[in-house]
Amino acid sequence: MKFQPDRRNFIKSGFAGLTAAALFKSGVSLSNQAPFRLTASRGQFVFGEDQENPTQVMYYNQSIPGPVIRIPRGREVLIPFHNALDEPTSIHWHGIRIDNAMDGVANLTQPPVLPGQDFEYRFTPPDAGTYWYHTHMRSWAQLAFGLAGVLIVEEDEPPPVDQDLVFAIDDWRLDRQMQMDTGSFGSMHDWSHGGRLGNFITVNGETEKTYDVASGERIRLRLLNIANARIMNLLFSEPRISIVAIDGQPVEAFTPEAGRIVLAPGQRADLIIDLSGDPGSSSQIELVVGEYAYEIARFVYGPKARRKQLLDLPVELPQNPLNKTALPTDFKHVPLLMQGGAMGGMRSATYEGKQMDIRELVKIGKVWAFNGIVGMPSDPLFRVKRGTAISLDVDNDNSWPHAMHIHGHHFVHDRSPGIWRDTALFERGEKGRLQFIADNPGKWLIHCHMVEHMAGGMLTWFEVS
Ligand SMILES: [Cu+2]
Repeated sequence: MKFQPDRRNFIKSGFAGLTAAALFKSGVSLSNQAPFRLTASRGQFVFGEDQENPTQVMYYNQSIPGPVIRIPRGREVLIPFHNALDEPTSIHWHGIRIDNAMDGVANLTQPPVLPGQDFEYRFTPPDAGTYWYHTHMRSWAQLAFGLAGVLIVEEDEPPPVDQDLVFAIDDWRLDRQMQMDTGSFGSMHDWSHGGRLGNFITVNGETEKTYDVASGERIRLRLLNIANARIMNLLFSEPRISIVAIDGQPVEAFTPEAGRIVLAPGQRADLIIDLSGDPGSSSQIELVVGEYAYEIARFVYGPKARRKQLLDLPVELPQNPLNKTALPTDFKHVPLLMQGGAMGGMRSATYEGKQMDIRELVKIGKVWAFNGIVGMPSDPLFRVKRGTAISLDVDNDNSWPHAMHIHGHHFVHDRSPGIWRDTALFERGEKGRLQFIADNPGKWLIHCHMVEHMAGGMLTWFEVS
């Protein structure tokens, strides 16, 4: 496969490749009590068709992305983890309202898992839905290298569908030899702008992913953005789409306007699609980048229809315990000013207790701040009693979008009442309130999920006693 170092061509040539011999599996079910083991290691993966240039990656169970893990709601699961990497790591179970000790944030909720060592993850997911797991150490490198996978918590009674499909979208920056562009790790340009944006898009580790479908089928499609920093602007040509869950949590079903769905890094959406195309036809899912649209996947209709008429059943998912939470009207307000980055106007900030000017901060790669503090503060942003209603009053006072992620809790963004999320996109200059009940004891991270921004200082924490 030939590559041009120009981003647009790069993405196109990626799509020109045939589907990879992907190791992506349809899912490992943990419905019995048997533990499912995860191992992180370095290895090789063939993107596209270029068998001669396998890419050096880091992966879980030698799969890009890691295996889809399906677990039952409300039952304890045991996932023993082995670190076969040559560097420390940890696993975060993104979006799960989990026991703090299992949240997988190295140096906050657990010590890093050292090379050759093991850690036993054991937790009981309270809510069904689409989640994911990923490294929470040196994410700007380890996530870029491939350490991410999909975690599905099954409903007690899932809605009937003909197919339950996963669609984990990732963004890689590869060089001409199909190797990870490691020279740009730590690039201050990336860190101070939009983060590490790639030149090669995959769905479940494949380029030009195709799904075999039949006319009249109802499918569930679980969309995940597992990229380091790219906001995925998706365009579906299928007309009969309902969004039924966001960030794992059921929502009142709605149809996306003009087939457009935007997912910030870390965000998910569950769709129910009634496939209304003719037998033998196809429809596509495109990624919109600026004024261009690139096909990233396609539904290919078989010659026979599954049914003549589309199903006329409602598409709502069963409610999670979280959906029954009523937010009060009285909150403890916590301001969160997001500052820094290129063209951000931040002149100085505090780092490790020292006031530093922006030139010094740039030199050490710390260019993003919450409330004037760069990097992980020794004191929490707030410390509250369990059950306190929090309103995080976010002011994105810089020139870049950010994907705010709160660990261990879901929140309601005041812009979209009734929708519980764990990651919220703030456009440049946008203000908004993230409201939730701090009801999960422990120390929890708040950070931008554009992981270069987190590495550049955009993180803090809170404590629930
Ligand atoms: Cu950010």
